[in-house]
Order: sequence, then C-alpha cells, then structure tokens
Amino acid sequence: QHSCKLLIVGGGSGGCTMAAKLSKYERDVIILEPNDKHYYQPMFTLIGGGMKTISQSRSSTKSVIPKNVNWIQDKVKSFNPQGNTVTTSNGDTINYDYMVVSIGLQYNYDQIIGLREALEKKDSGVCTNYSSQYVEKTYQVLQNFNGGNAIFTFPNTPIKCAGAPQKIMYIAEDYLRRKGIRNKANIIYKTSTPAIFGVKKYAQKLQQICNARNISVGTRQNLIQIDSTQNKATFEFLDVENKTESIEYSMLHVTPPMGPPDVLMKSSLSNSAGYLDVDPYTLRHNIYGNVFGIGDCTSCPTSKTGAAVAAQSIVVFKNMINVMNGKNIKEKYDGYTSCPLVTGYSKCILAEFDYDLKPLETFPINQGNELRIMFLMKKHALPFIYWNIMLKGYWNGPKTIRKIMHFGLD
Ligand code: FAD
Ligand code: UQ1
Repeated sequence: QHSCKLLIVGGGSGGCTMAAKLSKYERDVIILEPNDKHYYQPMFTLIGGGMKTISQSRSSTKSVIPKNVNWIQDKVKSFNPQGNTVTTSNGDTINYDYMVVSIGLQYNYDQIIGLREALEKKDSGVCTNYSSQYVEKTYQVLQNFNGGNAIFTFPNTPIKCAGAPQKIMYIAEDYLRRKGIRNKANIIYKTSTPAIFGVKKYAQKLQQICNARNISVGTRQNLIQIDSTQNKATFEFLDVENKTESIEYSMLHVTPPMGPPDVLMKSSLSNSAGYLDVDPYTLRHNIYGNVFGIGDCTSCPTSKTGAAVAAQSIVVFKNMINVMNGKNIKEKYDGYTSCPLVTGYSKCILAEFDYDLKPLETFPINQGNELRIMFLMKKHALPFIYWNIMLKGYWNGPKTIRKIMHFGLD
C-alpha cells in the first residue's frame, strides 16, 4: 500500500550510505530496515579484545537515516521484481520504480551442531565476535582463560571480513603474553580455506607471524560440532573423506557459517548460489534493469567488507542516476576491498586489494608490515569516517587519497 520512486531494502552500511547519496537527488525514497539500532560492525573485533565497548559501536537507526527519507521499520518477506513490488512481514506491499538491495548476510548458526547452546551458556568458553548479541562475551572468555587450547575457526562458507576470524586470535595471543600466561596456552587456527589469507602478499606475512608467535594453523578443517558439556569441538577434514577430529578447548572463538538471507535465496533476484545476481562491475541486476545491489548480499566475487561497500557506493550511485535519466551506464567497480588485519593491541597490517587479488595500497609505504599508524587509523579514524562521512554520503573509499599519495610514484 506504499509506493515510491526508489526503494532501499536493508539499512546497514550499504543501505544507509545509498540513502544518504540518493536522497540528495531524489525526494521520494523509502528505506526498509527492521532494527532500530545500527552497529558499526568492524568495531566488534576491538570490542572482543576489550579495546572498545558495545555502546561505542552503536547508534539509533533513526540517526543514520537522512531526514527526508521515509524509514519503514519492517522487513521484506518476498520480492516480486516482475511486478516491481515487495511484500513485508507486516503485510504491506511496496511498489517501486527503482530498487537497491542491501540486506547483507545471514548467520546460519544451526549448521554447527551445539553452537547456539554453547554461545548461550555463560561459562562455556565459546564465543563469537560476529554478533552484537555475543561480542561482549569474547572479552569475558579471554579474561577468564587460564590455560589450555584456544581455538579460532573459519567456516566453510563466504563470510564478512575474511580477516576477522584471525584478528581476534592475534589480539588474544597478545593479551595472554601481556598477562604473562602465554606459555599456558596452545593457540590454534582452524580454517576451511586452503591458506591463511586469499592474497599472497599478506598471506606470507601472516603465516610468518603465526610461526614466530607459535600459533598453529590447520587449513581445510571445518568446525561441525560443539559438545559444550565436555568442551569438545569436532572438525571435518575437507580434503580427506570421512575424517574428523575432536579437540578439547578452553576457549573457542567461532565464526558462524554465513549465506545469503533466505528471502533473497528463494526469490528470482538471486543466482544459483543465492546471492543477488548483479554485474560485478556495474552492480546492476543481470535480469531486472531497475534493480541494483550493494554490499555483502551481492554476487560480486570480492571479500565482503565495509570498505568494499564504500567503493561500490559511488558506482551504484552514478549508474542509478544515469539509468533514472535514461542514459547509458559507464561507471565500473574494480573489486576494491580492504581488511585491517589487527595483529595485537598496537599493530595492524592494512590489506587492500582488487578483483584480481592484487594489492592496491593507499599509502606509499609497505602496508604488508605490522604498523602502529594503521592500528591507530583502525581504532580512531575509521569509526569517525564511517559515522560522519560515509553514512552522510561523502566517502567513496580511499581511491582519491591513493591517487594523491602515489602521484609521481607509480
Ligand atoms: P549490513 O551492514 O550487515 O546490513 C544489512 C542490513 O539489512 C541489516 O541492517 C539488516 O537488518 C537488514 N536486513 C536483513 N534482512 C532484511 C530484510 N529481509 N528486509 C529488510 N532489511 C533486512 N568491514 C570492513 O571494511 N573492515 C573491517 O575491519 C571489518 N570488520 C568486521 C568485523 C566483524 C566482526 C564483522 C561482523 C564485520 C566486519 N566488517 C568489516 C564487514 C562489514 O561490517 C560489512 O561488510 C558491511 O556491514 C556490509 O554492509 P551491508 O550493507 O552489505 O550489510
Ligand atoms: C574503508 O574505507 C572503510 O570504510 C569506512 C572501512 O570500513 C570500516 C575500512 O575498514 C577500511 C580499511 C577502509 C579503507 C580506508 C582507508 C583510509 C585505507
């Protein structure tokens, strides 16, 4: 029973950024977002390490949606792109001329037996930085740790910020070292991926760090079950048929399996894997020309981050304005993404790369090294940029800074 020129579905990083940009040009905008709280999720890593509090990562949804955009606090129940409508959980129908889909990823906790129960249990030693609901538990588990196996997992699915499962491990390692009990801990990284990171330059450095800091890395191993009565975690070996291993843990930081939201997967907007089927360069839907996508829910083969959302936002914006004006679209996204790999309480490797997995670094110094300045940027500058520049529609990623920094150098 609503109608608008432009509908934005999802009011996370991508949706709010697009609302800010598009509402400067178009007055008839509706944004659909069910939650009344907005989180700056990249801060969760620091919250897990006790460096920030949950309230520092949170704001009201009302405060991050432009005043002239109509926020409907509800969620999409079904997409009907043939008829240019969506239906919502409350039973409304919303008709649109153009739509941006930015509904992020869904956590599939149930794909690991016993995970929910273990997370809910107060003294289980099982935690995850990935959810606002559980992130504060991570630091409690870390503070209570007094020896044994500390295991950090990466699931067998694409995830948000592929570096985050190991950032908290380096922070934990540093924490225990500073506390003087590092020798009581076995720190173990168990990842479903074939290497510690997807980009060779950073993977080599991270593997060196693991070797130097006595962290053991097991690749192609996937957490499938947690027995929180006996503190045992079971892993399957992805390259060996029928092989599993159970290990006792004192601390277990889990990255839950993730996937596209069910509502997207069952719609005709998705590709065979369930992601929003967009052209990876123009970000326009491959079938429905009046639909665009941004962020984690799209089929773009890039590492899913807020940094990628920033770089995508200017492409979606320019291409949508052209489509709305009946012009050809020409703006292209290069796959830029970035991952600030925090390696402890004072250092960070700032990985930046494109679709070809080639480093695309902003600053004219080797960002593959652990640097204090990058840690300070992660802790102080990026949250400021997010709330005050990106969500206001003025941050398109660091491309301009990179060009200035590299002027005459490349
Ligand atoms: P989100 O911001 O997740 O927003 C999706 C929105 O859609 C949500 O608000 C949700 O409520 C809404 N929604 C869902 N279903 C529906 C529906 N049916 N109808 C309507 N609305 C719906 N990125 C970085 O760049 N750097 C980092 O260091 C970094 N670290 C991270 C660490 C952690 C622990 C986590 C969890 C993430 C991290 N990220 C990082 C990733 C970053 O937060 C995401 O990539 C980014 O938020 C993606 O934006 P999005 O708009 O696609 O999805
Ligand atoms: C970035 O632009 C961004 O969006 C605000 C992030 O999200 C939190 C990031 O983590 C990073 C690293 C970038 C890239 C920014 C610079 C200055 C290199």
